[in-house]
Amino acid sequence: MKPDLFEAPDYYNIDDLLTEEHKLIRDSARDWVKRDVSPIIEEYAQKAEFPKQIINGLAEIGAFGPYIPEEYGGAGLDQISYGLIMQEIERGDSGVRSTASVQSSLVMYPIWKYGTEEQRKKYLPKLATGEWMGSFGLTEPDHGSNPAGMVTNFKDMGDHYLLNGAKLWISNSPFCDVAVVWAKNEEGRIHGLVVERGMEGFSTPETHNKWSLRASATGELIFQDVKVPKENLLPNKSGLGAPLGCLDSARYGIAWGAIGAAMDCYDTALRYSKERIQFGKPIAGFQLQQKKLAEMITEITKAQLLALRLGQLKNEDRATSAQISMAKRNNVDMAIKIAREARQMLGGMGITGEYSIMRHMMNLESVITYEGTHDIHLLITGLDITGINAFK
Ligand code: TGC
Ligand code: FAD
Repeated sequence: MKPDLFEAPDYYNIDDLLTEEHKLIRDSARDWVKRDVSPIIEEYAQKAEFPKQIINGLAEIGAFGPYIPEEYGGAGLDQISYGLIMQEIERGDSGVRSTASVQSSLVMYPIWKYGTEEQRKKYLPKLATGEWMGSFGLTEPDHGSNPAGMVTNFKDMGDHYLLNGAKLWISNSPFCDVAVVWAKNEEGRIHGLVVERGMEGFSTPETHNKWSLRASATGELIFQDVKVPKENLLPNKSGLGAPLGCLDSARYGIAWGAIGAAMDCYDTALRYSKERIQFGKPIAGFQLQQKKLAEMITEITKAQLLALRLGQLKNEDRATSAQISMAKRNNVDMAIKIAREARQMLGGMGITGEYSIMRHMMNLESVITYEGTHDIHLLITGLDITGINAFK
């Protein structure tokens, strides 16, 4: 793969709206990605393997629990810092950002928000250092966009719960030490349970043959009469709103992450088009190529402003779920379109692993599907502005 010469576009001087701390955090994540992710990621994506050696680095840049309080091992940062870290990681690879999103927003967040003090102390510090890795089980083979229909269930056996069911499409599942699993009790109420590797009847087979997110490990969570200790139930929130609350946090991170992937594609296409000579001049000199580049930087700039404003609202605890849906949907769509255009600008070279664009493009097919599909987020906006539910 080509050396990582990335220079971040900032067409509207958005850096001026960041604090010195934000820039420091962002730059240290950027440096780490250049040093430890870019040189190896193409090889791992090609062989469809998660590069476990980067776990320590992810923990060091604060990617595991950026906004979790320091007393539990988190970095105690604000929401804009969290977003900037996700942006930088996804600039390297969406699959690596996935690992960080799941660990922070889908595993640490529910334990922090819905767990007991004992659960926080037991799990959060180890998750923050990456000593333990987590996964999040909501989706099932027959219930993706409609998680309320889940059939995974647990029964109260007196001194423990008995868990049965299966989750599909679970990021980090093949190597997770703990899984936050959403299941229904005997009354049909959804609860979160922390399931630990080694519990009898719990298995995590890997899903192979993905053309997308190849550097992220995806798999199943299978529960066959798993005895879960009662102290592993997250007691402080139940119902579908509990997992959806975690998704709000992860979707917010994705809205920033997608900007990273788009910036990398734009920067690569801009550099290439100034160097690549056809018909006696750089292809950047042709109007059709300039149109592509000009539209890319316009869309990136709009997405940057959307994410930053959403971050401010989140910092003030004022961001609504529907606002988060809009940003996730818009920014991922923006990134996937830029990846497709940028790939064309590189001609034949664009389909090779010499450049990151095709990998981003394929990764973004997962990003536009998980955490709520493109269409589901549109329907969330539709419901919010009309008050009419068009899901069912
Ligand atoms: P609905 O009746 O609308 O709501 C049920 C309850 O939940 C509340 N709620 C939310 N709470 C917090 N945050 C949100 N975003 C919320 N949305 C709804 C709601 O107020 C209600 O509360 P209550 O107290 O009244 O019971 O639920 P519904 O069954 O009609 O479904 C709505 C819908 C379709 C929007 C929702 O199910 C949905 O978002 N579906 C998409 C599923 C999804 O996003 N799955 C993601 C799985 S995890 C994943 O993909 C990880 S990828 C990770 C990676 O690798 O990065
Ligand atoms: P479906 O729900 O079957 O949707 C199929 C199509 O129908 C979509 O286009 C959808 O938009 C459309 N559709 C569905 N309902 C409606 C409607 N009411 N109106 C209009 N159109 C509709 N899940 C987890 O729980 N944890 C994870 O860690 C995780 N990681 C993932 C990693 C990867 C790589 C992938 C690909 C997925 C992951 N997921 C995870 C699952 C992901 O959240 C689901 O794939 C997603 O929510 C969509 O569900 P589905 O695939 O079952 O599609």
